[in-house]
Amino acid sequence: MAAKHPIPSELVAIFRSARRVAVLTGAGVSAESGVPTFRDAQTGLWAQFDPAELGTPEAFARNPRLVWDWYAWRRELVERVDPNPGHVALAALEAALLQRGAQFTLITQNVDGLHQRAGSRNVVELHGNIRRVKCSAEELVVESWPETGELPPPCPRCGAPLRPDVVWFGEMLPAEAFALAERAAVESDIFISAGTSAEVQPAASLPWLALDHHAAVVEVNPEATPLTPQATYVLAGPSGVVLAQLVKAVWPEAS
Ligand code: BV8
Repeated sequence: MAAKHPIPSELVAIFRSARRVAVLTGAGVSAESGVPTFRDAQTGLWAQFDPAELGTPEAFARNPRLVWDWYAWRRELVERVDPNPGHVALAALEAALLQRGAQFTLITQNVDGLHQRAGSRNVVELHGNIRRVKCSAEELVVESWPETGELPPPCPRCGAPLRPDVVWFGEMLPAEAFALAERAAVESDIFISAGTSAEVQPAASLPWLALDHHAAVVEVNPEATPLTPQATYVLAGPSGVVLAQLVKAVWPEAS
C-alpha cells in the first residue's frame, strides 16, 4: 500500500547520513494518545477555563485549590493513556541513530512523560513533568506527603502548598534544560518540529535557531504553523502516522 504521507527520497538520504538529530515535540504528539492539546477545546469540567489562565503563578496564588484540582485531573488522565505510534517511532529513531554512532536529542514541551514511557532515553523536558510535585516555596521535588485532606497538600518540610513541577506561563524554563536544547538545535544536521503550534516561547525559537545553523528543519503537523513557510520539509499529517512512515522509509529494519 502506497504510504499516505510519502517521505521525500532526498529526506531519507539526509537521515541516513545524519550525525546529529534533534526533535522538538509539542502537545500534538500526545493528541493521538487522547491527551487534549492546549488549543483544542478542553473537555469536561474545564471547558470554561483557559489553560493559559490556569497554568500561571497568579492563578495558583489566587486559587491554589482550583489549580491543584486541574492538574490532578490532568495527571489522572495522563496515567490512563498510553504512548501512541508517534512516541514509539521517536524511540525507534533514537535507537537506530545511536546504533550508527549518531547523536539524538528529544526536546519536549509536553509534561506527560509519554516519551519516556515509549522508551525514549535522551529526553529534555523544557516545561517540567506533571507527574512530579514540588514545594511552592523551596522548589524541591516532594515524593510523598501525608494525606491530610487539605488541597493543595502542605509541604511535609515547610508547610507551604505543594504544586505541580511544571513551568507556568510567566515562569523561566529550567536553565540547564534550555541550554541543552539550544545546543542540540545549534549542532543538529536535522531538526524535527512535531506536534507544536510553534507559538510558545522560548521553545518556539529552537527550530529557527536550527535553521540559522543550516539544519534541515522538518515540520510534522496536520496544520500550518508560523514555522511552515520556512521549514525545509513539511510532512503534513498526524505525527503518529507520519513519524512511523518516516522511520520505516529511512530504516525499514528498525520500524
Ligand atoms: C518564559 C507547562 C521568560 C504547563 C507550558 C516571547 C519571549 C519569551 C516569552 C514570551 C514571549 N512572548 C510571550 C511570552 C510568554 C509566554 C508565551 O510564549 N506565551 C505564548 C502564549 C505567546 N512564554 C512563557 O511564559 C514561558 N516563560 O518565557 O520565561 C519570561 C519570564 C517572565 C516574563 C517574560 C518572559 C513559559 C512557557 C511555558 C508554559 N508552560 N506547559 C502545563 O502544561 O500546564 S506551555 C504549554 O503550551 C504546553 O507545554 C504545550 O506544549 C504548549 C502549547 O504549545 P504546543 O505544545 O504547541 O501545543 P498547542 O496546543 O499550542 O499546539 C498543538 C499543535 O499540535 C497544533 O499545531 C496542532 O495542529 C498540532 N496537532 C494536533 N493534533 C496533532 C498535531 N500534530 C501532530 N499530530 C497530531 N495528531
